[in-house]
This record gives sequence, structure tokens and C-alpha cells, in this order.
Amino acid sequence: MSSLKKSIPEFLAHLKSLPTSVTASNNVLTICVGNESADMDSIASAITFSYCQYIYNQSSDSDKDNLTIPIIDVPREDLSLRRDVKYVLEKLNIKEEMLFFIEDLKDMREHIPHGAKLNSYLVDNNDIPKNLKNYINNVVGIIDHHFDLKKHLDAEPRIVRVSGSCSSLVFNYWYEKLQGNHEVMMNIARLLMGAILIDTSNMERKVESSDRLAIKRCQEILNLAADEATAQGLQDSDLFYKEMKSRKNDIKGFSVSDILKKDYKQFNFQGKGPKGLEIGFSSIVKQISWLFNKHDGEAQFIKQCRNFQSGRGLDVLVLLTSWRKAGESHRELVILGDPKVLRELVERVSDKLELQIFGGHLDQGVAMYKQLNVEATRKQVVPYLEKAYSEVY
Ligand SMILES: [Mn+2]
Repeated sequence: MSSLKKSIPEFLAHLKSLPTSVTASNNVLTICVGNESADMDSIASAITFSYCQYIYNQSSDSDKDNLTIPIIDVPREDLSLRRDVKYVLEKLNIKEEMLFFIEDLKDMREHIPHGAKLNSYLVDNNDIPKNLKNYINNVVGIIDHHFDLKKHLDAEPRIVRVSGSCSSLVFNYWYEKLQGNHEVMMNIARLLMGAILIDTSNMERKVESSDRLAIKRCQEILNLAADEATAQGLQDSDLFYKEMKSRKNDIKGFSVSDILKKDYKQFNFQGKGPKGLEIGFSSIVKQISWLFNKHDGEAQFIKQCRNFQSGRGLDVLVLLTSWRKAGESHRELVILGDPKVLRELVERVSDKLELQIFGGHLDQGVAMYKQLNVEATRKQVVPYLEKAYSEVY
């Protein structure tokens, strides 16, 4: 085993330098993967978890050669749609070529020895992402802040609890396990803080005790940084947040399909029938009227949405827009699909989400609502609609 790779970029470059047959030890290849939206939280959590596991294993005699590879669950070319993530990674000298994406996972799967197993830690997710079901054999550990699907009950750790950001749970887990190892904590604090601040709107919304604890610990560590260069200006979390947020909200120059897939999750809702409902959710950082203006008007925009819908084999496509204006949060919900299905679904979630129609019509297979319950994000909207579906079908 070569010498200890101390920083995150060194660790990632080390992983990249090894052939797959070496990373698979004892006929097992171990990865860590976030959810398919591949947002800052998922990416930061997966990289950090793998890095800390590596540092931790180095101090044990038996596990020294066990490596965990962080996987980002989108194609490599889609990283460019995440301008906030790119900004943070660049700031920390983590280069795109050091990262592993879906294509890399597929490639690894082909190159591990015949009969070898692929084990996965899940972060920001508590079941195997749908598109990876055929690649992953076992789930060995979970840290997540989504609704607990009560699967993989023997995973270790298995931490699934309410938290503004999964990154807070990942930070606290390793902070305790590595007993506050100062150098390692300094490395991960800078990455995880980015995700925590984005997920909690700079510690103003969705903040839980786990987030407060993680941010307090991160700031203590960054304040101890020997010099400005080491902390890279990250002690000023307000400024850091503003820089990230403006990049996250910058979707200028993206095509409609880019906008729809930038922060996207797809599900198959199970009813009594055999087929289920294939449904996609795109979270979007701009108001629907802004999207119409920038993309040749309502008719053209909706047409592109329908193309996206048929391209992905979706029965229903839901756009969840959110933006802030003068300190107030706003949300809209746009739903496309078969009129009868839409009517059944909307009827059952309308009260909870406080929906007010402002465009389209259910009979035409597309309806647009103001969502006055601005606290409900995709994390809540998905289970509401899933429950509605299971009540009817
Ligand atoms: Mn998350």
C-alpha cells in the first residue's frame, strides 16, 4: 500500500490511478452513491463518506486495502448543469477528471472479476437508485435524511433521520468516529458546509439540530485554520452561500431538456395493477413565466416538456418551481399527463399543498398551480402523490 493520501484531491487521484481489479478486494468492489438528482448534498456526502472511510481504514490493520469509490449518479456531461457544485469543487481543487460517474460505474462493473460482488453505501438516499438496481448487489451502510423506506435493515451504519442536509449527518458521523481529527475535518468541512448552507438556505430554513451541530463544528475548525489560504475565504459563510446560490440559480443558456434534467428524480408508483405509474419530478429554480419568456413562449415550452416526458417513458411529469422574491418564498406545481389520472392525483393533494390553478386545464393534460404551502419541497410532494396514487389505482 502506498503512502497515505491526505487531502480529498489526493485521495480521488489515487483511486483514479488504480485499475478496477485492485480496488476490488476479496472479490468485492465497494462504492458510495448519493441520489439520482446528484445535487450538492449527494455529491458532497458521497465524496466525504468514501474519503473518511479510507482515512479510517488506514488506521486499522485488516482493512487497509479496502477502498470505497464515490459515484455521482448522472452521466459525466451533466455535471456542467450544476454550476454551484462545479464552483465548490473547483474552489477545493477537486477536478472533474478525478470524479466517477455512471459510465465509470458501468465500466467498473465490467472489469471486476467474474462472480465478484458490488457493495454500496448509500448517502442522501435509503434505497438503491432505480437506474443502478442492476449494478449493485448489497447495501452495506446508509446515512440519509429522506423518508425511511425501511429497507436494508442490517446496513451498518444505518442512520435515517430528519435533517436539513444529509451532509450534516455525514459530517457528525465522521466527526465522532474520527474523534475530530483536525486535518481531516478541515478537509471535509469545506466541502460539506457548501451542501449544508444550500440545503438550509444559509441556516434559515429546514434547520434541524443535526445541522446546527455540524455547522458549529465546521466553523470552529475553519476558524482554527492557520491562515486565510487554508480556509479559502470559507470562514465567511454568508459570502460563500451567496456565491453558491447565484450559481445554482443561473440556468441561462440551458435548453429546456437541460433545465428539466438538472435536478430530476423518477419514480414508479405502485398501485394494485401490474404496471404502476412512471412519474418524473423536475425541481426548477425559476418561475414558470420566466421559463416561458426565455424559451419561446408557453406552447413551445410545454411541447418540449412533452418531448422530455415521452423520451423518458413517463406517464406523468411534474415541474416544481421555487424562487424567492423580497424575502418571500414562492412555489408552483405544473403537472402533465393523462387528464383522468391528473384529476385523481390533484384532487387528493390539493388541500395539503394548497394548490391554486393559474394556467392550463386538467382536461388538456397540463395544469399549472401556485403552491401556497411553500414548505413542501419534493421530499414531501413525492410521498403525497404516491399515497394519492395508491388510494385510486
Ligand atoms: Mn439531500
